[in-house]
Amino acid sequence: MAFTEGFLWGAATSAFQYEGAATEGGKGWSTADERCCLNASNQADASVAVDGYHHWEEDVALLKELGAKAYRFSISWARVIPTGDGEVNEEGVAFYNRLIDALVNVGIAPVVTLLHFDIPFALVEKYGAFADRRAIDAFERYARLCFERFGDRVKHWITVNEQNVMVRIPEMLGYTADDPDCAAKCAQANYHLYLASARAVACCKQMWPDALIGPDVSYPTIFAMTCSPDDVNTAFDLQQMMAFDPMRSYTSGHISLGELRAWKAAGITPTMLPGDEEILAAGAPNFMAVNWYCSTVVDTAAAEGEGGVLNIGAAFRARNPYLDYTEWGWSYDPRALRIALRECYERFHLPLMVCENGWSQREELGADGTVHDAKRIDYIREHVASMSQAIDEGVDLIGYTYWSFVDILSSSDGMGKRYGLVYVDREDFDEKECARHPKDSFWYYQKLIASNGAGLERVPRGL
Ligand code: BGP
Repeated sequence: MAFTEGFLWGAATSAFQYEGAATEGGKGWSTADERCCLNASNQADASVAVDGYHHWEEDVALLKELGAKAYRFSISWARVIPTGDGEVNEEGVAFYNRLIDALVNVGIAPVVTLLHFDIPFALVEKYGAFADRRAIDAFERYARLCFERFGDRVKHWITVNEQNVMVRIPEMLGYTADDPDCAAKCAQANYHLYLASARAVACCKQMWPDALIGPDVSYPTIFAMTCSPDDVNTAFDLQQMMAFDPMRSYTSGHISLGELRAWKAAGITPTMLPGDEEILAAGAPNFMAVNWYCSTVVDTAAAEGEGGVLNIGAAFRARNPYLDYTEWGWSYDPRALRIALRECYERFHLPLMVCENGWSQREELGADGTVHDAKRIDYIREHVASMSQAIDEGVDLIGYTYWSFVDILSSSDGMGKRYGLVYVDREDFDEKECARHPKDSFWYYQKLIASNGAGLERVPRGL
């Protein structure tokens, strides 16, 4: 097997999906809290989530038992600076210091995300958050605070999680789709987030030259349903738009041509100032995180709307007849991860980390106090085999943090959609005690980590 000795095997969570304590410990409100409230009649909100704020010591003990080498989590900006740009909340800083110390003490590397869908809501109220350039300064100040307070122990930083998803969901940025300026605000926020990420990277490189820092891009692999030129060209365009255009904007010192073209086509002209390209160039990342779950197929014939215009949502909903799917329409396609890693590495030549990859299903705690999640074990085994092959083929892959460590609040489907290696005993509308119960996949992954990826029980078909 291809994995090096220092390979960062681990698992991941994010603050709003894990911590709860949404108004406890001096924490300010965030766009994620607000967005969860909008959906609170259908599913659990972020007020308790899976109560990580009160269970973190137990969770670190479980990570240790797992043998994890890394734990990816996010800092809640509004927990350390409740208004986004005002006073520092020392209680919030102390919470993360305790968590980081506990991890480092048991030999687990913290992989820390600065922004995972949870912008301080006070910045939305003050000036519309990232549609305004002042949010860049606020983010840089927050990032600098994190580097100052935690940078002696944190050597892997992610600036922004899935900006490419955030800018397509207005509520994540603090806007609403019925605002006539929504599209313009999202585009401007997108542009400013590139600058904010770059400023954080430049700051970290100057303070901690030994650290790795970069963005995390959501990267679905997109195939054409048929070899018709419509399907092939649309799949190509969507793949660029979803993954490679954002990656180019982060890494090349200028906004990608694809993103500029998309804004032009929508009649939107974000304000760009002289000197911005220097900021982007000075803030080029020295590694990149990718969140990769599945492949998608594009079927243009099935997705043509009125007047022959492509409905992108419908195009993505096409099903690949060769694959299994989750209840929520996410495919099971481990071999496509090898393709994704090759595509990404050969374009950008940056060390890569798979920071999210996981299988979701509805689950209940069995009478024997556990969950027999055989499909998740298959998913992990076959994706790890695919990563192994990519490494053998030359990809510089430095880590894998399975999504998610414990069950968390799914960002779209609450507690009904579970990803964890550890079952959390709560339901959408019954918080119970949030007790932790390792699933079969936890013990499987423990063996896999202990053997540094060599303990795969069988090599999947076709590899
Ligand atoms: C990514 C997010 C995660 C997580 C995951 C699964 O986009 O970074 O926060 O939620 O997707 O998505 P969902 O919870 O909607 O199934």
